[in-house]
Amino acid sequence: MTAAARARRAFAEAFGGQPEGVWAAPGRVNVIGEHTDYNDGFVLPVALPHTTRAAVARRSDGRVALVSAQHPSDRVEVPVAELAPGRPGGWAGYPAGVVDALRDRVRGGLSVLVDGDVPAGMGLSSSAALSCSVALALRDLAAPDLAVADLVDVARRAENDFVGAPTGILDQSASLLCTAGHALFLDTRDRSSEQVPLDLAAAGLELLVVDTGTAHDHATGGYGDRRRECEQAAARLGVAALRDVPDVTAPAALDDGTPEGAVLLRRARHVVTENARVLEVVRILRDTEDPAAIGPVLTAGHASLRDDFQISTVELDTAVVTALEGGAAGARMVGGGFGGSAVVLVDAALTSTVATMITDRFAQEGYRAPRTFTVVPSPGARRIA
Ligand code: GAF
Repeated sequence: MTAAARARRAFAEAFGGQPEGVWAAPGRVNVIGEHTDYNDGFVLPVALPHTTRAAVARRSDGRVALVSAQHPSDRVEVPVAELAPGRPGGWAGYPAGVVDALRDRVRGGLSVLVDGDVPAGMGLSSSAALSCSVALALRDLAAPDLAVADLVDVARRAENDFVGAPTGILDQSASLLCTAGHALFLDTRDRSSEQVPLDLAAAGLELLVVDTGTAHDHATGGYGDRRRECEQAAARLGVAALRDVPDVTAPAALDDGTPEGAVLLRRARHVVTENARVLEVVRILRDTEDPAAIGPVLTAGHASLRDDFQISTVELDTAVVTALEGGAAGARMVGGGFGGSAVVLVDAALTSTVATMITDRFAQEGYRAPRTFTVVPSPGARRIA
């Protein structure tokens, strides 16, 4: 049975009727450009083959009913008029936040069944897959005047204002705007973008994802701290955003001899060098026939996230070091950090050796067994039934 047929059947079981359609939105893996999006910088994600599917139908009783195949005992039903930040919470906050952001268009209410296979809490953007699948459904059913690019902000508002996670636009843009066979080079300041061809198979390469099984949560803790530190660093440097720092020596001005100044220097240095790494990777992909040449730039990105941004974990560092020992071209942690996944760029002939080495090393160290799988740049959000 197809994913669309499964979603239709689950919708019928949950609500006793047929959905008006089924929409799918992918997770993402970011090739490079981490923690640059809320600093007005550059990102370069690819969409995953893993998606969230939303089977959706409009209602007339003014209620939003939300059911998830992944949380079968947690059915949520709320009047549209009573939606408010944090109510409902948990997984349902993402689709509810989208309905809230478009509440003028869906006063009659909505039934939504979601079913997904993007690993949750693993830095692969399962939350954007969830919110973007529902946002695209709502656009098609009730807000045809909106462009797909407008949905980036609808989904971001759901996450920032309703769920309370202070993220940028990387994940929503990736889920909505990526295309198969390409990485999305996006300037998060002016939203200009370019689809950069990324045919790894033709170069004999693969992207291996290592899901460490250590979950993160962007609505609490370190992610918001990093965002505040970046804002402070920009203010002290007298720029609107760290994107505007002219070169990698400029953040040195933040080091005023205090521990706080030293921290802000590290944070700013990461963002400035990471923006340069995105431009470098795009240049390599545009100008050469050798995508393996981006490997060392990815590995440098990991070192910067580990040492300057200080958001890696022992599991992520172990995955990266082991992948490189196994002959990978490059490796780095992905996403918001404090857990989650790493991505490895590796010669296809070495992929299974590298995956086994990482699994064995995790067992030796007593870490939770990782999940490893290869991904190809896949299509963005679309209607599938
Ligand atoms: C998370 C956030 F949701 C993104 O906006 C981005 O900041 C990313 O972490 C780090 O690059 O996925």
